[in-house]
Amino acid sequence: MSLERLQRLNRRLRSVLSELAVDVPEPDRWPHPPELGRAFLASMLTARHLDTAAFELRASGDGHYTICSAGHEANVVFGGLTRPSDPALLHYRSAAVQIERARQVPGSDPARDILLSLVASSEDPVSGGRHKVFGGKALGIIPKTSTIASHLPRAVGLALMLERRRRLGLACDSPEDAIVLCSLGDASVNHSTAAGALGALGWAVHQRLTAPLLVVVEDNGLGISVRTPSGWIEQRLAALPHVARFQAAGWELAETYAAARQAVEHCRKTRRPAVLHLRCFRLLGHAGSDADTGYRSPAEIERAEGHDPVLAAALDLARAGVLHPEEILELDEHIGKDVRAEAARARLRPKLRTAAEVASAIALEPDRRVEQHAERALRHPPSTPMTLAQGINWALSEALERYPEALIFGEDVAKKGGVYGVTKGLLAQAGPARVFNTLLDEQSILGLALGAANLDLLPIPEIQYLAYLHNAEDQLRGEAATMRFFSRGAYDNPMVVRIAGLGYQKGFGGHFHNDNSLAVLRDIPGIVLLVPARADDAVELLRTALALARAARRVVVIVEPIALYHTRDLYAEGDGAWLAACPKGAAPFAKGRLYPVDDPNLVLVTFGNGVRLSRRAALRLEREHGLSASVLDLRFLAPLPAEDILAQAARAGRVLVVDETRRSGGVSEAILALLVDAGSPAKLARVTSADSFIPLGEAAEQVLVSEAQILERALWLCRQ
Ligand SMILES: Cc1ncc(C[n+]2csc(CCOP(=O)(O)OP(=O)(O)O)c2C)c(N)n1
Ligand SMILES: [Mg+2]
Repeated sequence: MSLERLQRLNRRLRSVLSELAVDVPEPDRWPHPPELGRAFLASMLTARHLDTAAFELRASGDGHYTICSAGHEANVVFGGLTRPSDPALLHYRSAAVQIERARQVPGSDPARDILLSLVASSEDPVSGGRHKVFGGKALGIIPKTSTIASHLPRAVGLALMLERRRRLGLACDSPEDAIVLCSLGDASVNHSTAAGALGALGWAVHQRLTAPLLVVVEDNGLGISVRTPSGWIEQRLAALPHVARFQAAGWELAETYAAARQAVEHCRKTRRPAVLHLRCFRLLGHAGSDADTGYRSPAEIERAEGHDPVLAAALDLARAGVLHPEEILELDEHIGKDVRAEAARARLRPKLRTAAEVASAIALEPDRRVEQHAERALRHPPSTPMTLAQGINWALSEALERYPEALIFGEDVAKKGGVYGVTKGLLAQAGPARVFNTLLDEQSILGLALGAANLDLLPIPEIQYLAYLHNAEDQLRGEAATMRFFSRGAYDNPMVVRIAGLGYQKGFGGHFHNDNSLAVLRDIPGIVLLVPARADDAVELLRTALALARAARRVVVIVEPIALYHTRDLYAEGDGAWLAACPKGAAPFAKGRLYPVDDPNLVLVTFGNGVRLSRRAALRLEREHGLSASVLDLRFLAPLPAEDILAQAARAGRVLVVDETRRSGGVSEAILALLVDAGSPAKLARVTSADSFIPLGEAAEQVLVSEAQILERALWLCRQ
């Protein structure tokens, strides 16, 4: 049905133009440079023919994506008005923008690239056949996911960080008048992600921070079948006091160009944000499978077709004397033929064939570059042993010294030094351009990190508590982690996210401050998850994390056990045995730390708070029961130190997993599965926390794994 509609629109364009007689040109219909008009029309026609090709490829079983640009093609003007040095995050109806921008990049072939993407060919230069995305490093178009509005926090982050490298005196490719371009649909404006990002933008601009961001709202009045209430977008955008407003009718190319030029100039000159409300009509269903006749009347569809921007632009340019109708017909025919020929070629191009090929952009392996990076000269370590918090603080201070592009930010991290004092003194060390408080919004904190990372800064954002990651999780899962995947590693967003978390806090309780579930982080492909237990672990792991971010361009998450931040003792009060000296090196990739014993009866495999509990239990096993237990601190929870686990299991013959996360979905499941998969003959058991949230007060002990449970289960295992 959509294909027929597209064909009908093209027939109409051709018949109207073939009957058009231009006696006296009307230059007012295109008061802009004629070559621009010609270029824009060619890009719009290309976008339209690509829509047709998308449906034809779908019909032949070769294509996999039919969300079209039809009706939105006036957005072409942004491709001409912005440059590849203006980072762009585009709505999925932006073929014309990509095509037009590609004119600025010699050698690019946007139609071919888009077609390769439609057939999911491994030769698609953007995603390598992993998704249909607009993008391209040379074009300055950062691919975005299908999650509507999820690109806005990154866009705001980019705008806020665009000038930071220059401000820090670092080499900066970005011209001084660069801006960020971001577009989205009208229904997407209502998403809380968009609302949050626009709120953060206002918060920053209110404080006179520069944020040259142009947000284009392509308002076709529909979100699939749901109507946007009349006047709502105007009202909604008017409620953004810090953002200049522009608007245009998207079926009038000359008007759209004029408004867009003003908006772009506003952002370039004032370094402040603008929003452009681009009204338009969706000419087809939402996507191939959506029959819009079920919710749109024939009259409404006819009205939409009466606002076809391609036909309107062709008529205006012809009437203005920029192009003869005959020339437009030739252009259309020529472009149509080229696109069809290119589509026929694209059908035959190779696809991703193996799981390894699919995952190659996110595969995690030991990387010599990382090791070399982490090994580089380190500054003189402190002489006294440190707590975990002191260790992290020291490692962060070292990072600020070593990486001039490193930024530390989050709620309360600056003057206060974080809720637990972990970032104390860092503001004084590096200044407010590098260590700063953000607004209270985890989504914006991660968005800022994403934008900073795209600008080759090294963001080290802090999330105040693990429980408060969850409302912002998509920025890690959907944005940060997928970036390499959807761009074949061409785009990435290296960062080290620090999150205070896990249970056992004495005197400060409740689930939200003692969140002990890591499942949500462990299952994100390509993310590295680290948990330090002592100061020396923290220093080594942070060095490795930063090297992974810098040299292997990875997203690394470090969950810091709050309950161990200030712990000094291990076995007895005053023994100071949990303090640790500053180590020299970095943590080897996916390797645990072994607390060995000679001839172990069993190995306790654990991490975080479990390390301390296990070491205490091990001492009692030895003293009270004559059993020797080694303790393996995993340190890497994604990927798991598989070799170490298997080696220690083989050595001891018995494995007790001590897992402070929950019984269901917890880390223990993965460790036991790993041992079973590998055919380990070792006897296996686990102790975990309960399938519960953590309550306030002493009742917390009822659901958290305890030393007594470890002891009991270890004795049971040793009897097997
Ligand atoms: C977070 C999220 N929820 C739901 C969807 C499914 N979805 C895809 S597009 C869309 C409608 C978007 O409408 P609008 O923003 O107006 O853009 P348009 O398609 O009209 O251009 C929906 C609900 C999604 N992609 N992301
Ligand atoms: Mg819409």
